[in-house]
Amino acid sequence: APLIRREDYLSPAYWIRQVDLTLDLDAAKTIVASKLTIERNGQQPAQPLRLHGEDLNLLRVLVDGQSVSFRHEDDMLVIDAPAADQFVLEIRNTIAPEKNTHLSGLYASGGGLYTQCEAEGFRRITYFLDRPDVMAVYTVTLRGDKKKYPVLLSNGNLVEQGELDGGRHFAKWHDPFPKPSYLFALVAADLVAREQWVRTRGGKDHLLQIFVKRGDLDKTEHAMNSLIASVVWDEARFNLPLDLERFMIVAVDDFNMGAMENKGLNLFNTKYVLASAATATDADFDGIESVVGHEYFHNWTGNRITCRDWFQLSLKEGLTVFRDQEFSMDMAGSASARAVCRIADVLRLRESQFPEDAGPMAHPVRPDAYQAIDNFYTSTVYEKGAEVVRMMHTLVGREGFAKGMSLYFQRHDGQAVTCDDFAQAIADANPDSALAVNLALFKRWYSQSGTPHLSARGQYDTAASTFTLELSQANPVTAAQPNKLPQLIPVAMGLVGRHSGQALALQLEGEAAPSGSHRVLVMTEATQRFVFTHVTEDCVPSLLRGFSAPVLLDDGLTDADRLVLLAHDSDPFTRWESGQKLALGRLLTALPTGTLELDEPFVHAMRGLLRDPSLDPAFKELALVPPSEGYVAEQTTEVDPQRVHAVRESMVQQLAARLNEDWAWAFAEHQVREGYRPVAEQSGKRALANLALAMLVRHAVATGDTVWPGRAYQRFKDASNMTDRLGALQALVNAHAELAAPALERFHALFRHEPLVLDKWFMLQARAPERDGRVFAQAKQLLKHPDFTLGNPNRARSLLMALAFFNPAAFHRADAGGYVFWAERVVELDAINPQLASRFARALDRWRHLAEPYRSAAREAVARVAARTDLSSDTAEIIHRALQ
Ligand code: HT7
Ligand code: ZN
Repeated sequence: APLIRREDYLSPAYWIRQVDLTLDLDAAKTIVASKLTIERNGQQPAQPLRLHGEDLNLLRVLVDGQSVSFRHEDDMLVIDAPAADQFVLEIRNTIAPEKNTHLSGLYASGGGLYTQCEAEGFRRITYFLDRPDVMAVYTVTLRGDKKKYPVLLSNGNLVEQGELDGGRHFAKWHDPFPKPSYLFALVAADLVAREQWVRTRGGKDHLLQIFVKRGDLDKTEHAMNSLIASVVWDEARFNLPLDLERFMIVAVDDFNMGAMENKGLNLFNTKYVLASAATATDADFDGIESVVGHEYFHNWTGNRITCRDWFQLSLKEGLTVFRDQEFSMDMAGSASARAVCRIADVLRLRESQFPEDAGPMAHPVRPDAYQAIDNFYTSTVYEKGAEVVRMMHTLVGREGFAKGMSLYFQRHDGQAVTCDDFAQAIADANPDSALAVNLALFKRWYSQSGTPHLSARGQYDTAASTFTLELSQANPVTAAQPNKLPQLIPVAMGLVGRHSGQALALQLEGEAAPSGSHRVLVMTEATQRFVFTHVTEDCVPSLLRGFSAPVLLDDGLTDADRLVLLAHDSDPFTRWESGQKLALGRLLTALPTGTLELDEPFVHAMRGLLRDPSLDPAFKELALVPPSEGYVAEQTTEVDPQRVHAVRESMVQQLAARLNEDWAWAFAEHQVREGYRPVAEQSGKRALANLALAMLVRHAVATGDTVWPGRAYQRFKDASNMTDRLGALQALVNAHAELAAPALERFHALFRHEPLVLDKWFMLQARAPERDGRVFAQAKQLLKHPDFTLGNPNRARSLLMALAFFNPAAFHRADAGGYVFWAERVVELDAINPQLASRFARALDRWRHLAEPYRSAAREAVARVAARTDLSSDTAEIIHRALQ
């Protein structure tokens, strides 16, 4: 497929103003009748009408009621349109939903029919100008068998429904908001709904509905609560009310991503709807809140204002991730619970986006070119895009950002716009801000790929009572971008007294008075120096507080400095980061020899953290888990995954042994005695208790003691919620305890009718720490398990992605077995579901980063896949970029 470039954007030659669709729904053959009111776009030269269409069977084309000549050219339907400026085009075609395994367009899942149109799925339903800047008002009539499909849904309002002959019925929907085709949706299925009315501030009542399969209704309470909270939050924080009479969520088993924000009819992966204490973990509950919020917030940031073209994807995704992150933080409540959310978001960014930005798929937040747009729903567009919005928020302040958002809606409501339009609105609403003053410079975050390296060196001058901070940035060469310019980097910071542990007052040279003990330095050049005066004590700089910019920081601090920050910094993020850096330093030092002996100061600091009564248990849990193998690998130039694994395992094992009594204390101290509630206050305790249990079982297995494994097994059996049950099971499996096998068997027997829980069962085994190749062998076995299928994306992810992305030591084997497995699965999956296959294919896109013998073996596997002539365009793009 050809490369599509951002610079080639042209507005469409025609506008489609109205769409009237009638679908005779049937899994084997659905008939689609489409009537489009079309207008010529006077800004483009006269030309034939070219419509997208994929896997369609065309029956008829009429223009203003007359047959017309048409032809197929490069996957497009080309029609010689009439001279009239406006005309009505009628198209009739058929599709086969039950054969649609791509899960894009109209497809069958669990007896129902569902659509997924973003990014280019509408063209798999009927011929259309399937691009986001073509916005139309839709009227949709759905007809189908009443028994099979008692529920018939589409966007907007239900305007008519009734019976038809032959046991069929119909429903007619009208959506008054003009929308791009990617936001179209329909559902025809046998579902039931949880319903709730909400009143918005203007006094209007709105109906919220969550549709699920019969039997799942009792698992929708948390999703409904999250939806109500989202409605309230968006109105309170951004003055954005619900604009629809009815807002529907529908859960579907087979879904390529998390959820989809179709106007008024959001479709969700069941994983982000269904939860009960018995089947879902605290993390699942949090995930539901975040995804329900995310999709709901898209109603304004994405739907009311959409993207002009797909290069602008981060306009809606980066902004909406920022909004869902803020929502989760506001919902978490306390400052420390907010910090825990922030740390989790940063971990996600660093573990997936930083590697992406350093590999062959590196692209700017606003990409310049793509072959398959589905490959650009990336952590760069989503997570780094959210960081770009967060930096704007930091630069203009909370109030200023809210003003910027109002201006954005005032200017662009109802339009399809660009990332530039968004940044301009935020800057124009805050004309004196550092953002407005440096807007062009700031926008390099949209145009340059790669993670900037920020280096900081500080010097205290006792005689002059000054602290001089020198900051410099380096912007690395990345795929397709050889030349880089400096970027604007907001550095939130403070100074912590080395002896007092106090936050020192901050007064920069030339300033008349200090301005508090926390501020944001705005870096606009390659190198800059900041001199703080009236500094009465030697101090340690606390830099990049709250992770104020998505950069790699070399802070030049010593262990002693880090211990000061770990003990005293008022910023929880930097405090956590100090602990992580202490651990990381030790892991990196141990890598060349492969042996690690933990020193007493480190163990003492970790014990201090664990026992500190002022710290939140959730924070402790995050601080006591050493950096992941993936993150450690990122800090090295030639990765030996087995070495990284051995060294990190040794650190965990030593922490388990040397803090044994402390873990036992922590386990006993953090039991939740009251009934299960998915709230931060309880989940923090459960997280720390589970970590403690895992450490206790590990140490016990290593020393031949059977008490803690026995207790873990008992807890696994008796647990009253999934977080505790899975925690205990994981403790046994990860320690390779003898009781792991019976526990796994029991878990399977208990939950064999719960697909989302079975996913956990597969995932847990695929992610277990590798030992003597057992985990990899088990993963291969699981592929043949009767409950395994590549047809369901959640199930495929639970085994394949878990192994290849989250278990480097099991996947990267000296005998290349993991790579052979990868190549076979990529090809197999590609024939079924290209979107999923291309995501899985990315597990080896950074083969160049590996040490030998992994590197050559991985390259060979990639080359073997590249040699196939039948790859989808999605997978071909990933594979060929990997080899470039
Ligand atoms: N905007 C949605 C993206 C999405 C998607 C993209 C490609 C293929 C399938 C998809 N399903 C959903 C989800 C979101 O960001 O909210
Ligand atoms: Zn989104």
